[in-house]
Amino acid sequence: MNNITLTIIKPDAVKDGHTGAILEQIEKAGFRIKALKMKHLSENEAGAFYAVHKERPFYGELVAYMSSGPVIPAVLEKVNAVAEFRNLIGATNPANAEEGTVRKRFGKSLQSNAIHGSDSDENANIEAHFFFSDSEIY
Ligand code: FUP
Repeated sequence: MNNITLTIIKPDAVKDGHTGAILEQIEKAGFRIKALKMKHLSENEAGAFYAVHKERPFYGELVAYMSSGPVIPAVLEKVNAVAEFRNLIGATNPANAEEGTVRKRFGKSLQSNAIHGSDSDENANIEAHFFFSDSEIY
């Protein structure tokens, strides 16, 4: 698959009732939703998703946070989806994110930064299939 990215609306943003506003911003920016669900990750699942960060000091807290409540993963489609989506969500730390970006609007901290976006086409594919089977992607 080309031109796709995988997003996750993170536990705080879901709990605080920002799902609708975030999905609206995503669709208004021209992304088409190809797959969507709500899921409460186990610690093992969150650990596997972020395995690339296993050696980083924040890994344990990140895994605990991402498994602290339900999240909303989605596969999104747009030309140049990975880069376009990272522009839409803004810098990892909401404090450094540009005005109007999803993380600036809804992020609370570096860890609780509202939303995930894939960082490469290769990872977008891996991450999409972490949450969805081919038959669930439209
Ligand atoms: P991003 O690609 O913008 O999601 O950022 P990274 O892949 O660098 O980080 C993945 C997640 O780890 C971030 F969404 C937030 C979290 N994180 C921390 O909690 N502490 C840090 O020091 C860095 C990242």
